[in-house]
Amino acid sequence: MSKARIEQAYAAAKEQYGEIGVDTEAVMEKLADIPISLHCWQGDDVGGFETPDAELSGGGIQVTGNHPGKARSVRELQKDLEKVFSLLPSTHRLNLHAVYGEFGGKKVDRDEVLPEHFTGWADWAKEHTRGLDFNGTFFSHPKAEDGFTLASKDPEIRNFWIRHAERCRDISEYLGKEMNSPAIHNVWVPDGLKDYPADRMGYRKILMESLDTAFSRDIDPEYMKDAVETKLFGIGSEAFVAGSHEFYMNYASSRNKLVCLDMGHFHPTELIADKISSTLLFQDELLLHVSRPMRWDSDHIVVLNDDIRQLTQEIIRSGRINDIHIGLDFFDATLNRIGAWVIGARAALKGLLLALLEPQETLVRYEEEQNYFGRLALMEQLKTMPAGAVWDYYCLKNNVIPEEALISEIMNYEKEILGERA
Ligand code: RNT
Ligand code: ZN
Repeated sequence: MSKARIEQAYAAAKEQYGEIGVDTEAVMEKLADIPISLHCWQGDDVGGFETPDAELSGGGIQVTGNHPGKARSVRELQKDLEKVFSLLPSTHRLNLHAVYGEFGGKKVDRDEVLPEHFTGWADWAKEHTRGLDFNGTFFSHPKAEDGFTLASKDPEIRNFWIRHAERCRDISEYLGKEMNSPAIHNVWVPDGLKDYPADRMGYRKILMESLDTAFSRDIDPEYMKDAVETKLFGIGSEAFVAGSHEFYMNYASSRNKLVCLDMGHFHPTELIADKISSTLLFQDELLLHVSRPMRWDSDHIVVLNDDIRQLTQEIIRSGRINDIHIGLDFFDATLNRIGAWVIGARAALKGLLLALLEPQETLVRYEEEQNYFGRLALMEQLKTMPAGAVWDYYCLKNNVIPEEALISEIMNYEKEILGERA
C-alpha cells in the first residue's frame, strides 16, 4: 500500500472516529507513550547463555518446536531484538532473565550473578529501549530439580535461591540506575506438588519467610520494584502451587510489592482483565504477563483475540495506564522466532489502540442511563470501524512497515541472517 493510500484511508478514518467523539491524533499520542516490555526469552526458547548449549528444563514450562536460526549468543539475541524493535512503532522496554547474562564462558552459578554480567546489556539497551526489567531464573538448574526453590524444606536449597533473588535485586537496582527508569524485578518460582499435599501451610510459610529474607534490603523504588507472579498450576504441580493467587495477593499487599498477573495462570475461562480494577483499587501498581494460553498455560504467541481485547480495554478503561506494567510472556519455537515476537508485540499494541479508540464517556453514559441496548450497539459498531487505517498510519508515522509488508520482511531476515546460523 502506498503512502498516499495510507494517508487517504487515515483521513477518512479520522473523520469517522471524530463523529463518535474520538480524536485519533490524541489516541496515537497516548499509544506512543505506552511501553511494552519485550521478553528476551522468545529469542532462544528460554535457554539463556549460562553454558553454550543451555536449554530450558524444569518448572513446568515448555517450549515446542525446533525452527532453525535461534540466537546462540547475547550478540545474536541483540541483533534479533534490534530487528524486532525496528518493526514496532514507538520505543519499548526489554525484560531480561538472570540466565541471559554475559558470563564470558565461565561457570557462574545463580547465586553468583552480578551487575557486571549485565553491563553489556545496559549499554546496548540505552540505544534501543526506554528501560530494562528483570527476572530471577528459578528453573533449569539442578537445585530446582525436586520441584522446590524458595519454598524448599531443605535449608541449603532455599538459601541458595534466596541468594539468587538477592543478586537479582542488586542487578535490577543497577539496571534501573543505568537506564534512569525503575526496573521491575519479577519473581516467579515453580514450587509445587504433582499430587495432594500434606503440608500446604508448611510450604507457604517457608515461601513467605524466604521472600521476606530475600527482600529485606530496602532499595530505592526509583531504581527497582519487586513483583511476585501468581500461578494456579503447572505440569508437575497440578495439585499444589505454593505461590498461588491468594498467597501472592496477600503477600504483595502486606509487603507493598507488585503482583504479577499472567494470562495463562488461571482457570481456562478466568480472565485477568477482570482483575485489574480489583487489584488497582488496593495497590499502587501492577505487572501483567501478556500471553495466550490454549487449554493450559501453553504460552502461545499473543494474537488479537477477544482475551487481548478485553485485557487492553480494562487497561485503558481503568484510567491507570501509568500504574500498569505490560510485559509479554510467550515462547514458540515452531516458527520464525523474530516473527513470533513481532506478531505478539504488535497484537498487544493493536489491542491498546482499539481500546484507546473507544468513546469511553459515551459507553459509560449509556450504561448509567441503563441504555444497555445503546451500549451493546456502540460496542458492535466499533468492531467494524476502520481501526486498521489508524494502525497503518500510526506505523507510517513511526517509520515502521505496515502489516502487509511483514511477511516478506521477516522472510528476508530469515534468509539473510538466520540462514547463516545453520
Ligand atoms: C511461568 C511464568 C514465568 C515464565 C518466565 C520465563 O509459568 O509465566 O513468567 O514464563 O519467567
Ligand atoms: Zn509469566
